[in-house]
Amino acid sequence: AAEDGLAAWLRYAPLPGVNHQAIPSNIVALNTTTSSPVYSAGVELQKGIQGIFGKHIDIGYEKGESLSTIVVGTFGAYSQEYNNNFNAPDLEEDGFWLNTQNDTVQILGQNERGALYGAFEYLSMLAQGNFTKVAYFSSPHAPIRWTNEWDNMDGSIERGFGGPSIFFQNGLIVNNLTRAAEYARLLASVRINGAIVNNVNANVTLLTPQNIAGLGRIADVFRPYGVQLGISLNFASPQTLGNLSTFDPLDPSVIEWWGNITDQIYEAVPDMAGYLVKANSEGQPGPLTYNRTLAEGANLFANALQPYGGIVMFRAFVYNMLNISDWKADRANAAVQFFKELDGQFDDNVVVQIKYGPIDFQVREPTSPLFANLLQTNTAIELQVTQEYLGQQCHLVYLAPLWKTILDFDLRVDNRSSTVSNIISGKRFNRPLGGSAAVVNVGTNTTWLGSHLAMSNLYAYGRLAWNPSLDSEAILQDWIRLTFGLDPSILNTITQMSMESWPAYENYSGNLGIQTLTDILYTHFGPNPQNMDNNGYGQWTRADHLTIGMDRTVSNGTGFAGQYPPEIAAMYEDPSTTPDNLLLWFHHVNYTHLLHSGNTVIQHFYDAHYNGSGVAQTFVPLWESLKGKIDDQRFEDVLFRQEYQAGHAIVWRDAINDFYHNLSGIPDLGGRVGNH
Ligand code: GCW
Repeated sequence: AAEDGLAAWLRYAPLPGVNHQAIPSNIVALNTTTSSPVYSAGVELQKGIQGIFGKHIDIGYEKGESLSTIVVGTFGAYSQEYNNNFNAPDLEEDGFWLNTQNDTVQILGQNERGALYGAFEYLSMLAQGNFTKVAYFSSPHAPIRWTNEWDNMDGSIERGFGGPSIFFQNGLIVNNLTRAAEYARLLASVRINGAIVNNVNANVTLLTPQNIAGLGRIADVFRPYGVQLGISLNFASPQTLGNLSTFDPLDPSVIEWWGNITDQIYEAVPDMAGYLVKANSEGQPGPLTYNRTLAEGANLFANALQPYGGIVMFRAFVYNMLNISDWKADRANAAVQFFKELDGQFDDNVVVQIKYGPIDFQVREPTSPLFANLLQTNTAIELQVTQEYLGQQCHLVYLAPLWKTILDFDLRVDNRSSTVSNIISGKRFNRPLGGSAAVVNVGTNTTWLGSHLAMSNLYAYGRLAWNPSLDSEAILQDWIRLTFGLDPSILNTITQMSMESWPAYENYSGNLGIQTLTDILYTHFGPNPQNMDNNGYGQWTRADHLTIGMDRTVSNGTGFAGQYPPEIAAMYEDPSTTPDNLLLWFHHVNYTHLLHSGNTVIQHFYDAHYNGSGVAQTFVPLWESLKGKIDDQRFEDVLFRQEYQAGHAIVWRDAINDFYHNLSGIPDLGGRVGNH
């Protein structure tokens, strides 16, 4: 039902046949301020236990007589109230302690947000029927765990597939922020602590006094969940909104203008997280207009935010349009070219936000080499929950396994272990800040993202941001149990579908590192291999009748492979050591080139497209096997999507196979292509 969609993984559905004797009979929440995450934790525990066990328990706000209690609060408040000097020396900010071993369940946070996270952890265990006695500390891997929403002021959402904005309408902040509050609750439950609410292609009208007041209202509904609000800025605002003659970041009037605006925002939002800036990218204004560096542009905001403890997330997604007639031209080179020389010039509260791959959220990309080129700069990874190039929520694609290929990737900086996850946490290069951001783009749709199954990606994003060493399948299964219940056939079926979904999508949309062969000029949806070349965006395949792939070697190509540290560069420089799944990313080869698998490139194309689309066909009967085990509305919604995907996967298969069959003239050994 619609409520199930909205509640997502926080349904607190009844656990049949469970005796709730062991559940404590009251809650002590050590803060009475309704905007406190500790207060929210109390309410959430009460609601969850009511839902799961049908048991009403009261909330008190100070130590009581009963030992059968769940006590939730900060370590500081607990020590005071219980006269007990228990503290947690090693907990990071937002971390918590959960102890269910005694009659009194302790949920203690390093801060108030941590206490709320601990409460959600406990409820997640109970909702999954897990009554193990536990006692442990949990700390985040990195301090920045944010979402980016690409919501426009008119209420539309760039690359959003879940309906219009929950924040904006007609140029203003919406009056009713119920959905914004519900969203913050979902985010908090997976320990996301910040959300940028407007599009990186930012509209200056966000900064009018009326809208700044509106931002204050959004922050008010976020605050009880420990989610800090942040905003995207338009670099030219001092000129377009402020009527100054310039937006030069070193001009005193511009500096003053941003200082004033920042003061005004902090008056409305005293705990604002910070700013996100897309500058000199895809037509957006930026410091380069005035021959100032990107670092000077970023530091302009860093200075304004510094007194308030705010952070500037400065996007590395900067590139110029390119001409394909230049063999050495390569969009993938751009980020390192723009940013490497600026290493060490960014202020300490600037974080360079880097898309996971060097191009743009493709189905398979090598890890962005920029992570290995900024040793004196804070960095964060940018992921996409919204499936821009990956089927736009009409295709099931569980993304955690893709993200893990990047987070776990060892860049071998200075020939030493240098995983992306340890770089973005700040650990590898001893940086004070870092973390992750994911473009989410939820909308007013009662499924949030437009598809029930797509919510596994939002859930997994939060879990991995907290702990990137978690297993993708284990995360998925927590989500399945919380979203659809404990029936093992549901668990097995959705696990199978989800775990097979990314490989399947890669197989029928863009294999061997050729990128997602989707329409690049307009929709980013559906097959369109013919416009992958000759576009100015530099998302190229360089396919002709004999050969395919981008030569990114140092020896003969664009030199991109050389942006990696030596061990990785050497691996990618040579086709014999490049993994098959990235062959065409790094090398320009004949269609008859033999892969490690023993297949030729072209035969791999044909086979992969049949295999991948074949897997998508199986999702329909797999899902149908759950009829009657899932409420009708969610069952039918998902069935509709799976039938669509099954059909569209065949469109993909035939479009791609026919295209390369026509181009190469090489027959399919299986006799399928061209004969359907
Ligand atoms: O992936 C591309 C998208 C744009 C987006 C841009 C970016 C918000 O097609 O819609 O703009 O990247 O990340 O800035």
